[in-house]
Amino acid sequence: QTQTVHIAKPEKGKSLTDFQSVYNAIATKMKSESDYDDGTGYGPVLVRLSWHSSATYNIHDNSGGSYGGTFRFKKEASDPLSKGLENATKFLDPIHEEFPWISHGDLYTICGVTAIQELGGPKIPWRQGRVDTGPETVPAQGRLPVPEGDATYVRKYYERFGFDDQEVVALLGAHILGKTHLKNSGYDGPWDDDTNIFTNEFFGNLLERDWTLEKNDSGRMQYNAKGGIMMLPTDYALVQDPKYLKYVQKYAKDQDAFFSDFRDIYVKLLESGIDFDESIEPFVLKTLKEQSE
Ligand code: HIF
Repeated sequence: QTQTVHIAKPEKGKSLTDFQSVYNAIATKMKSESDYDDGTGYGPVLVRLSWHSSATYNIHDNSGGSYGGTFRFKKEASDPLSKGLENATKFLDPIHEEFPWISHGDLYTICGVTAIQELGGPKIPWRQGRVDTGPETVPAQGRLPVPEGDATYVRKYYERFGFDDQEVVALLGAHILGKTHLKNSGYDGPWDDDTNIFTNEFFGNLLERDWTLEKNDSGRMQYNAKGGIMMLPTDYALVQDPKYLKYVQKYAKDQDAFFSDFRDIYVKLLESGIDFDESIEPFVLKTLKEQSE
């Protein structure tokens, strides 16, 4: 089987300061457009974009992943499972105009790092060097997960990335951010009362709320709890499987453990399939708040 090779090449002549400027432009625009999606703001949809642009990865031939920035092509972005992400790419268009030197892969990953950090999540060390590749490198559709799956499906799905049970549970904690939309996915509602604060509450909600499996207005089955919050079947799978449940319990009790494990798996997701030379050091970008202190 042929292996795709993705060697990171840093943006020429750019340093930490330049990437901090990109971060700041995204963070500032997030703040000034905080009305988006009934006051949720753009943070969650930017995180979802960073995930979907990495979610095409296949460890068996090293194809897909965030390297080539191929989400910019219609062939990839038009996947029905990515509906709603046009809001994220449109948000980023003027940022790319302001910083035309940044590759799409770097932009589509640094935006997720920016959003997680600005919404109170862990600091995510991020490395530059993704290089735009052509339309011929867009993987065929069918690599995104469906929300209907059970634990067996989720475990099998993330084998394609080489992620183990602990990593999958930590990663899924990002579903504390944002919401599902009938018009996009056919699911309905947020995962928490707060849609734009990154905490370990996803796990607390899974364990503590009374969940009922119900049919929504699109005819899809989802888990609902009082107060209008929801879980997808793939989220609820984490409490149905004893091997997953163990980590759900751990992260519900220990936000520091969640933050640290989430950081590691999110970096792994964003860097899947990319060879970074030792000379490319991880940047720890500062939040707007840290810079104003
Ligand atoms: Fe999501 N995800 N995700 N997801 N996702 C949705 C929304 C968000 C899955 C399905 C959905 C991850 C894994 C999986 C975010 C981030 C991450 C929606 C709703 C669906 C259906 C879209 C809409 O209707 O607008 C499935 C099946 C996954 C694998 C099991 C990641 C771990 C949690 C990798 C991840 O980081 C974010 C953020 C959103 C909210 C977007 C918004 O617009 O508010």
